[in-house]
Amino acid sequence: MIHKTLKPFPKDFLWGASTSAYQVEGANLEDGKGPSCQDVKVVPEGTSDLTVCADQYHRYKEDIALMAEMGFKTYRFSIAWTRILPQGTGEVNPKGIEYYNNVINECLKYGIEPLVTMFHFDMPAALDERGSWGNRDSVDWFVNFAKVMFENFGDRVKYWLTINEQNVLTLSGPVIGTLHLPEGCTNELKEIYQQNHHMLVAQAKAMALCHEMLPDAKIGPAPNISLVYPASCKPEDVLAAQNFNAIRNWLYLDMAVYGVYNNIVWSWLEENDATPEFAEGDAEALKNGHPDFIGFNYYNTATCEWSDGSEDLSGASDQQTSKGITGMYKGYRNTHLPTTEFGWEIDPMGFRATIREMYSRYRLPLLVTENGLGAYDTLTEDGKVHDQYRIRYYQDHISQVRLAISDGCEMLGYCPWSAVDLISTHEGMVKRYGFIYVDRDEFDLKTLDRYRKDSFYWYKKVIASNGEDLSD
Ligand code: BGP
Repeated sequence: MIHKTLKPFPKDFLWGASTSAYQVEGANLEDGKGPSCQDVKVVPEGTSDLTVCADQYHRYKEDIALMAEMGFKTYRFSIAWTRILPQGTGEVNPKGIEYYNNVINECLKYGIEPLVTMFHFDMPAALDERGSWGNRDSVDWFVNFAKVMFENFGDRVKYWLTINEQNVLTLSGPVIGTLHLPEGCTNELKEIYQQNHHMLVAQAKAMALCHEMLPDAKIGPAPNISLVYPASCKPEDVLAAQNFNAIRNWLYLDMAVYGVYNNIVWSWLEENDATPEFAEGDAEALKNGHPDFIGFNYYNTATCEWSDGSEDLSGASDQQTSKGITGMYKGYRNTHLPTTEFGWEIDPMGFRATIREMYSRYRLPLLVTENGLGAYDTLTEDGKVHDQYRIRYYQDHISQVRLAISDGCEMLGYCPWSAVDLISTHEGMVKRYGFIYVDRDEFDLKTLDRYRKDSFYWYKKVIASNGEDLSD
């Protein structure tokens, strides 16, 4: 639709940005924090470990002051499970509670709404040893952690996100460093979707508990959603795109919103003898979840074509460049899209298409919890970072959010990745995303001082004009 007039961003639109604890905080074993799976994993060769990161644990005041200077209305951060419960269950660590109280209060001091992710890729190592999400008890572990958070922070935190990118954990666990397969596992698919089922139940129970304990709070999931295009208008390719959309996107949202398994995914699991086991009460718990909004991360779309079942697509696990699943879909390189320096496709229009599709399927307010450009940034001698490429990326993407709003989609806010430079999931410190530059290299920690990038000043202007002024 080509609009004659564009609707404005809502007046209380939540402009902000995101981070996650294990990528930004550092101090990974300080003040009683226990190790998470991220602290014990072998990091990819040539990339930094996660002991110091951007050192936000010691510099949160400075970071939040800079966010306030940009005019943030919200800051999305995650709470490290092992800072609160070092062993995942059992004793609460008072220092961990104190730290997040400080962060929350610091945000509120500036009128910044804390937007808390409850789980961002950092399963306590002690629980990892007990089988992680593969253990049925993981549902109770997570609900207990949720309860501790609601009790301690619920008087001030009004917006909660359950599990960051559960779909990426399921589809690309090895890339994130989180996949846990028991020894002797003979049906990997069944095991993975059993873990996924536990996460879905845990999420539903946490949402219900939130509503019970904090009637004024809002809670939602935060999957990575991006529309899958068919490679052509061949009906076979359209069916393939429906398959991949179901596996990549709708499984997670159909369950979060309607409490049912997506039928295409369920049939596929049935055929592979991989349907998850339901424990008593699961079906009911899944029905009782009810998110208030949908948080979602968007980086790029995917494209695929028909797989006739004869190809060997095994070993495909990276959802960004997915090779496909035999008999379901085959990955296809979309030649209409440019890529980032790290090979990720860039598709602003796909952002609008994704928002439209999601809104028409679920009719819940949408909150962008990630979107952004990973790039090599350079600090000049006079302390500047000229990241025009990032400004361009945001201009293109925020314009599409505005168009989606004009299409009638209800949007709550926009929190790109990331507020501050931090360590990437698997490509180290050199892949920077922040509005705020952190002076450190992959292995040389340097001063860890903060510098405002050009995009910092630009975003400040965008927020001040409530998205009206996107010019350079
Ligand atoms: C998302 C994760 C983030 C973040 C981001 C960028 O998948 O939720 O934790 O890291 O992607 O990805 P990467 O760091 O791999 O560039």
